[in-house]
Amino acid sequence: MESLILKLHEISAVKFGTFTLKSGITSPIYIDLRLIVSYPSLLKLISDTIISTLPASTTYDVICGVPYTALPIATVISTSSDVPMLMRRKEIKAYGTSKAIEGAFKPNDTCLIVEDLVTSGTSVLETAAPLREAGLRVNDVVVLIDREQGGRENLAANGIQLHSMIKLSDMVKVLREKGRVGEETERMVLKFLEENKKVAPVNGAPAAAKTSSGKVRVSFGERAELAKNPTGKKLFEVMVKKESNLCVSADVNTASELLALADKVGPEICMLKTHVDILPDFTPDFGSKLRAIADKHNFLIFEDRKFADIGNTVTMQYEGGIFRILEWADIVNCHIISGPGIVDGLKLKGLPRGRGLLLLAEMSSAGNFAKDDYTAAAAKIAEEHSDFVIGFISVNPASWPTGPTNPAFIHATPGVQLVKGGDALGQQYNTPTSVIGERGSDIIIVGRGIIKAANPVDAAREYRAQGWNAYLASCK
Ligand code: S5P
Repeated sequence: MESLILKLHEISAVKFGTFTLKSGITSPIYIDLRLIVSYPSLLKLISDTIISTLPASTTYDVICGVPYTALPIATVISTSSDVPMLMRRKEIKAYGTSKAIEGAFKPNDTCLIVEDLVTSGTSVLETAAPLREAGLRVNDVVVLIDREQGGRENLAANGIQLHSMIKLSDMVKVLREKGRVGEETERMVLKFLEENKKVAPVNGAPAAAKTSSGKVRVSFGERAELAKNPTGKKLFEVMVKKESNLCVSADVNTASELLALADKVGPEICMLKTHVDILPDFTPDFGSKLRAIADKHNFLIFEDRKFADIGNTVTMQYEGGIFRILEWADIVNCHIISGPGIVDGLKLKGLPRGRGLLLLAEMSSAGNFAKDDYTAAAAKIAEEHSDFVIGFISVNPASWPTGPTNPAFIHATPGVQLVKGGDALGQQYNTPTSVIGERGSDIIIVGRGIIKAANPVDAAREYRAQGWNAYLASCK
């Protein structure tokens, strides 16, 4: 170990000075392991010894290096120990197979993650998420250097055990003993480590508890009592009963697929969101079939119709046509672009049936115009119609110019995946923890993160756990 540390210092993979890390903090020590590709014998030594830090009980079928620095380490481990490797794409292509994970594996195979350096654990979590989404089990990560700044705890909170070969404090002590750095430098680095034991993950993981406004939220149970609309009240009650703030967006190709999906993910969700106008096999009995599944699993049905017309027109669109949305959807939503008359129109039909309405106060897509005064107008209209409006489609309610909304209103947020990112058509994703924990929303709306996963039920469980844990953390 000592000779490895000295060798890393010799090739300047360890530097002392003033450096800004990915997490934004300033550090007196910087480790750059990208250099090791230029020293094949060192790369081999690292790859051979890193695996020996794993307890004998650790089992795995495949390994995956965190891109990019750990890729050569993983490759050498793979070839010398004859364990197959997977690769995670950092950028998912919009064409071809659009796979996030390259390589062959079976569902439920266990994948060991290999990483060069861990600070908060963010990069490991960014690799674990698509592996898990693809149906792999991720329990362990092996890392060359642990900066000892919260990574171990953040990873453990996500069910991943960290095994490190070298701790940063030990590294500095060895360099000091061997006369490579002075006492003052050693003292500075150890002091820095002591003062920065907990670096929050960049994408916000369990460490972030309260909403960014610093406020602890009112519990869903208490808010059920405040809701004026029966559907709004029921939604809060279902969330508490099922311990789920997950809404699956069932954007599948056919009505039969949708009904099958609803039955499968039903136990995990508080709400199912539909776009009935995309279903080529829609039949008039669709609504009653979906309602039966919703009753069986106790979730609400939200038709994401995004009404946008004048009041008179939307009454007809809501009630009539082929889809007869009013008959079967507990909740619909509307834009407020046409003014408050749209709410009056929908309320005319919906309120007598006990239905609820969500206002699109913000949108998740890049370059949208629903912000500032528009968002504030949505909040005002909601207050004026709190008997029918149950809440908002929002993206970052903690940042609203109006301040926190009435706790009777619920916030549901689309654009959620396990990793921050986006698609090729402007959708923007934030993580469940960020949406619930930092942005102060209540419900995560997840489409492709679940429906395109190798196993949608497992994926739904993962999102449900992350969403609910973030809620619990922000109640404390
Ligand atoms: O601003 C919005 C509002 C909505 S309701 N952005 C959205 O993405 N949605 C809907 O949420 C969108 O129509 C889609 O059905 C879902 C997001 O799907 P995903 O596959 O990107 O998770």
